[in-house]
Amino acid sequence: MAIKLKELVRQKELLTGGHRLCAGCGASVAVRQVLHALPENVHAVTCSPTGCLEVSTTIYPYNAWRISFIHSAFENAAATISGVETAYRALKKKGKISEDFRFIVFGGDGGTYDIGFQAFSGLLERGHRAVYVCYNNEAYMNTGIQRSGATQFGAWTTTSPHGDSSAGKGQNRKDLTAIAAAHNIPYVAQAAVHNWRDTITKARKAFQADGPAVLNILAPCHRGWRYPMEQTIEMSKLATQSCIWPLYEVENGTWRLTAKIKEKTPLRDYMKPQGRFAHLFKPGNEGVLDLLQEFVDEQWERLQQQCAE
Ligand SMILES: Cc1ncc(C[n+]2csc(CCOP(=O)(O)OP(=O)(O)O)c2C)c(N)n1
Ligand code: SF4
Repeated sequence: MAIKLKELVRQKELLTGGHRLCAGCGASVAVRQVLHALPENVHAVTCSPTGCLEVSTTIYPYNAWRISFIHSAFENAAATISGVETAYRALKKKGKISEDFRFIVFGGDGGTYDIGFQAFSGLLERGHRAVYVCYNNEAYMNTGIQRSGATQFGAWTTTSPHGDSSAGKGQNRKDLTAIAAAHNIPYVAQAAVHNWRDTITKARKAFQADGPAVLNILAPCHRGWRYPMEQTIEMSKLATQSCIWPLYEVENGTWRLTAKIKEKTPLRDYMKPQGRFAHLFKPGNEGVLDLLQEFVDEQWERLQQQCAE
C-alpha cells in the first residue's frame, strides 16, 4: 500500500511532543516514523533500555508515549520483550486474550551493539515475533558521548580522544545489520531518518513479519557528532550518499538495496561538517581518513555483490 504524506499527517503521533530529547535529535524522528507504520487496530507494547530516548521520554511523573511502555535495564530490553511476547502467546492460546498485539524494542547502539547484544541475539534466535529497532547515533550519548561498537573508525568521543598518541577511535564499527541477518530471521533492514518513506515501508514489513524483525536506523545526534542542530536530516542524507550508511533490506534471506546511489560522494563531504572528525582534517591525520574511505569502499562493494546475487 502506497504511503501518502496527506494520510500520515492525520495519524495520531504515538510519541507525543513535550519530551526532553534535544531539539533536532534524530532518535525521536526514527521512533515516530516506525510508529506511523503500526497496523490499525493493534495494541503495541514497547520496551526501551536506558539511553537518551528512554530517560528523556519518561521523566516521572510524565510520559510521552501513547503506547504501553516498559523501562528495562540497559542490558536486557530484548529479554524483557521476549518474556512479554511469550506471555501474550500463552494467554492467546488459552483464549484469555483476543486482541492483536505488536512488541517493539527501541534501543540505542550502546544498548544494542554492546551491552544488550546477548539479549538481542537471543530474541532473534528464539524466534519471538517482535520488532527490534536500534536508533543508531554511533555512541553512548546519554552518559556524555562514549565510543560504542557502532562508532566509526577515527571518530572523536570522550573514550576515543585524539591527541599525540591517538587519532580517534582505533577500530572499525561492527556490522550489526549483517550480524542480525546472519540469524536467518524473516526481516532485517538498514534505514536512515532522512528517507521517511523508506523507513516507514521497512517498518510496515517488520510489523508484518511472522517472526523477529530488525531495523537499524541511523539517527544522528548533533551533541555527539558536533554539527549545528538543524542539520540532522542533511547529515543522514550525506551518510547514505557517501555509502557509509547504505539503505538496504534482507527479506527472507534476499538482500536488496532500497535507495539507488547515482554517484557515491566522497566521505570527506560527509565528515567535514562534523566536529567529531575535525582532527582528521589536520596535517598528519590524512592517512586515517584514507583508511576509513577504504573500509567504506570495501563494505559498499561487498553489499552491492550481496544485493546482486
Ligand atoms: C549496565 C549499565 N551500564 C551503564 C549504564 C549507564 N548508562 C546509562 S545510559 C548509557 C548510554 C546509552 O547509550 P546508547 O544505548 O547508545 O543510547 P543513547 O544514550 O546514545 O541514546 C549508559 C552507559 C547503565 N545504565 N547500565
Ligand atoms: S544528546 Fe543526542 S541522542 Fe541525546 S537527546 Fe540530544 S541529540 Fe538526541
